[in-house]
Amino acid sequence: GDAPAWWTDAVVYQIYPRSFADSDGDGIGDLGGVLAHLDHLQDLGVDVIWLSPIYRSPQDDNGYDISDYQDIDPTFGTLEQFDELLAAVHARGMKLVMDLVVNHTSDEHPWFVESRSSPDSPKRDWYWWRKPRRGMEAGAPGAEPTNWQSFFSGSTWELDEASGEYYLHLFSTKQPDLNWENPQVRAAVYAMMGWWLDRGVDGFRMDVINMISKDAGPDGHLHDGPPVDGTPWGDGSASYLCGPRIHEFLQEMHREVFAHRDAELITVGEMPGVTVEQAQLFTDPARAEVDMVFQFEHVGLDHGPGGKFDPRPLRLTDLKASLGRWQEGLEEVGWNSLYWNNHDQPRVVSRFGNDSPEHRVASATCLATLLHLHRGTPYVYQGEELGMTNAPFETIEDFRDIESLNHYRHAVAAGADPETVLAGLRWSGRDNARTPVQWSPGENAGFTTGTPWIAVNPNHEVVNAEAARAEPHSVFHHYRRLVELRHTEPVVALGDFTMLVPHHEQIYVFTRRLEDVELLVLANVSGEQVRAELPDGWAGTEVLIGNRADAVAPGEEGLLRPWEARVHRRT
Ligand code: TEU
Repeated sequence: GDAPAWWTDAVVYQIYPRSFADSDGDGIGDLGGVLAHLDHLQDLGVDVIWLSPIYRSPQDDNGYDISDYQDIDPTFGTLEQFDELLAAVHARGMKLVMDLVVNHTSDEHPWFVESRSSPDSPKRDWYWWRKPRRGMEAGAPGAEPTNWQSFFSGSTWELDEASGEYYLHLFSTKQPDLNWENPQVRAAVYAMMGWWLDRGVDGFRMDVINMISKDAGPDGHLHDGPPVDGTPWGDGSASYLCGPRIHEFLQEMHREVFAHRDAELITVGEMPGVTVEQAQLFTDPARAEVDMVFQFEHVGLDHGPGGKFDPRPLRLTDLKASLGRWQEGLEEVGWNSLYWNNHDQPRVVSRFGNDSPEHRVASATCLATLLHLHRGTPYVYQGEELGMTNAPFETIEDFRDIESLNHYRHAVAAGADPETVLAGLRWSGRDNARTPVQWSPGENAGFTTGTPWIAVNPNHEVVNAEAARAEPHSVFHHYRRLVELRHTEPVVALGDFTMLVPHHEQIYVFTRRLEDVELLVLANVSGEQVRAELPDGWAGTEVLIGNRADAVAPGEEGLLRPWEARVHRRT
């Protein structure tokens, strides 16, 4: 067959610019801050940098609400600075991927301003405008065109008083959904993407791209969804997740934007709710849609019946069953992306590991070893390589994220106990991932000379890049070795995957094989010592990488220490 794609042995590093590094003292990270820390990324060895949105934006959802796709927000810098950054990244042999947020724009985008100006506007149809529910008065309770609940609480419909019509927003009221049914919308998006590729960017991470096709039937009618317990709203996801034209739109995008370019590009579609069967279609190279998708199954396993703010403990057997199924499902065609963290998820060491002083380093490196030894392209989220933890938020004033603030307001108004709601936010609120990167033990962790927009985690005195780089057994150096291993051992990138002992609740074991090279990955995902005999034929084999400096010769005792992870190799 064809040679494997370049990104099969690549590692991607995600930067959330607002929280990465501040170069001008305004307390908000910026492009100058990214430029100043490229050495750190080069030392880590990553191949690609994905930048969360830096476009002009009112920052209602920290840049995921864009008012100009072809300019840089002054908070982050200028287009000239962006070009400088792109050149610097390329000069170091790395690539730069942009966030593409085209399910919605900001309500301050000129397209929406024009669309809203009148029902007769030529851009009216660029968004989803609908009259009140039949027989109801605009603005009356329940008059929204459908019962859908927004991801950020409340209705997905906002009334425009002037016209008496509602517009659709799956996310905040300041993020109106674009109408992809309209070919002019699609052409405008493709032209914008081409403009960035011509500028030299190396691809896109596509925000909620499986939501762009809504199931609107021939008459344009949108349907109610099943009720969501404890709210007046319904779940509309059946009408907008992987809707009827999603494959057509992505194939068209590929044709119009990517097919005629021969540069080495990468596309990853963020797809909440995507199934492995759908992902086979999205990532089959023969269909020419996207290179890989971000799926959400494994980051939903610790959500209770009440959703993401209703935590329940993770069962390791569930995690293995889920990730194992994705490995199997995308083995013949397609490709996996691999991630524990991003700017929307709580920190993995606090979530699936143990962030106490005793176990933090071991559990962070254990989880990293597992993820990076799966087949797929790993994504490292800023600070993950330092073992950064969730934040000690106390009151609601400590939070900044619109999702958390809206959830608190709605839940408390509906009668929930404020302390219980806060406990949920502390557990899985997105701000856990958005506290400033901890560069040093000094003031504000070296993030800014000003006042940070969100509090720095006080544990920066211990958890920081300066300390991690100086300590050979740190989380940082372990990530560095994992990245290097993917570059040097072809079996890590391309070997097949076999899960062993799927029913064990503490150990995670699998093999990888490529021709005559075989790896055994063995990890104790718990804080207790466990018995773990090496499978037949593995005693005395070479240990490629391990996370415990104090590990005895492999297999000698048949024991794994708390959070111990090892990779054996044989030929
Ligand atoms: O997130 C999509 C998404 O569905 C969730 O992960 C989201 O973060 C939320 O927590 C659902 O409960 C993407 C971006 O990654 C996110 O930052 C944006 O807020 C969102 O889209 C809207 O653009």
